[in-house]
Amino acid sequence: MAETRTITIDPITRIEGHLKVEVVVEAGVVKEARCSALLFRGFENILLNRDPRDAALLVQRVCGVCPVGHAAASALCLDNAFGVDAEVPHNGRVMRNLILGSNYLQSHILHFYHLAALDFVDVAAAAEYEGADEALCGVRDFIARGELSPFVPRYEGDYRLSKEANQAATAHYVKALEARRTAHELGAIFGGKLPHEVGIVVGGVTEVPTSDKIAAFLSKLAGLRKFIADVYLPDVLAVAQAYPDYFEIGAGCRRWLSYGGFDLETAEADLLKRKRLFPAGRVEAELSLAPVDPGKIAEYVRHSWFEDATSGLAPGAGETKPAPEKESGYSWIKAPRYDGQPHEVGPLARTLVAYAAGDAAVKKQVDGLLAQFGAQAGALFSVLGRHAARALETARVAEAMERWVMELKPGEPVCDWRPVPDSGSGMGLTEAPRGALGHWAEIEGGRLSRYQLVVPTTWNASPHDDEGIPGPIEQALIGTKVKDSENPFEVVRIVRSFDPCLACSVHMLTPRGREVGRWRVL
Ligand code: NFE
Ligand code: MG
Repeated sequence: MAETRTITIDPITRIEGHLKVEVVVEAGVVKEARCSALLFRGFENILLNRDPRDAALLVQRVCGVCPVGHAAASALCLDNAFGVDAEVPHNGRVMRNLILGSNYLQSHILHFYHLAALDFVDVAAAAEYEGADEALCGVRDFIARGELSPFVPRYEGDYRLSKEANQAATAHYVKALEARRTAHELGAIFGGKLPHEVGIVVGGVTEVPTSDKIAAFLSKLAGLRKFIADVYLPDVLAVAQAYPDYFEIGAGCRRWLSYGGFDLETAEADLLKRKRLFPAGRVEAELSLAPVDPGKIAEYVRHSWFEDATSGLAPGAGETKPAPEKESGYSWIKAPRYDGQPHEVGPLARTLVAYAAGDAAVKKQVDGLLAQFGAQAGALFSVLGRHAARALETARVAEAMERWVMELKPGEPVCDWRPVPDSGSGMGLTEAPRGALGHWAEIEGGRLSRYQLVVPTTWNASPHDDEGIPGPIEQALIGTKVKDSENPFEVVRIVRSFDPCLACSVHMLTPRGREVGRWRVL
């Protein structure tokens, strides 16, 4: 009989938050996979009985990586509940996009350089670097002394880049920190501050555009566009050239969902019909576009630590009732399903939906990428497909931001202020950097009586549902060949390609412990 081993990676490092992944490997191939989120915060319960106008600030505390997505979703949701959804002024809409866009640039650069690239880059190679010190931004001496933290511990082996490419990518790790600082400064111009901005409110934005702010924005953005074009995109392509087999690994559930994001108008109150930079839609592997009906979304909890009686509820009627002792549970993440099926969300989903919708800019980028690698569209359903989609999207968002900032109209309104309604309900659907993000709220007596979030990583890292169907990351792991169970780098590369964020997905606190490298092979 073939040897069966269970590999437990707990926690998976270089992602946001605390995720345990357990895979059962039989004859070197993953047969079963379970993703477990291990901490609970109950953020949805924290919002109850609050003034709805505070929600955009409170929900940002879910996460320091994608707070603006939460502010944006919350504002859209409460615009809807306050009846101002089609009235947000032009300047308010544009500034919301600029603040969110800045967070996208920050988040995508963070994901590649500081989280995922280290799966492919051998930082130790920088010790032999013979060029100018500045290029390594002062880290060479540390590396030469063997001080490799925070680049270790890691799984060893399978580093394929040339010495020069490893050295360049290590230097870019430091440059990327500077780029992220610039992206935060960019978002703070109209958001007041970052990571948790204070500009986005129900009805619009509080900041006022001036020619000084527009000029500052353009100048910082130009630097970031240069970094994206000259550093980020080439580095992703270099990784793709060295690891082409990762175009064939980690496909997942082959169903993708996007709510659409970055409003190009507000006159249309239905967010799924609104003209947006990213279109809304669903696709499967043959890439034909299907519509999104939010009435088909439900969250299941058979394998999550929530009361079984709350399983199958639509998010607008959702409940958050923890049941930590539940035997069938193995995660604090619920299992959202669309029409009973798991869906992957994120940059790849948005790219495939836009491609299927005939978006000319996306088609040009994607066809160019496929031609460069002599690949078919199916190659996108992979670890490298996710990294490439994220990088290409970063360039498109930055380019759009340059246009948008020039559309601001100094002196014109930024917000349509409305009183808090006594009662009402709302739904806010948008795209955070990691994918489809939905907030649902109910107001009674002028206070929040229900608040539910279904976030990108809730979709991607969801556990099995009530029918036993595994979540997207779990499905991406099943069928993977693991060459060395002592160094299961295929597993972590697949998980990281989704850019999971556990703080978001269970709306919980980052663990206080400092432990970063424990793993067990059973
Ligand atoms: Ni905490 Fe988040 C994004 C949201 S993810 S990073 O992007 O919403 O699940
Ligand atoms: Mg939730």
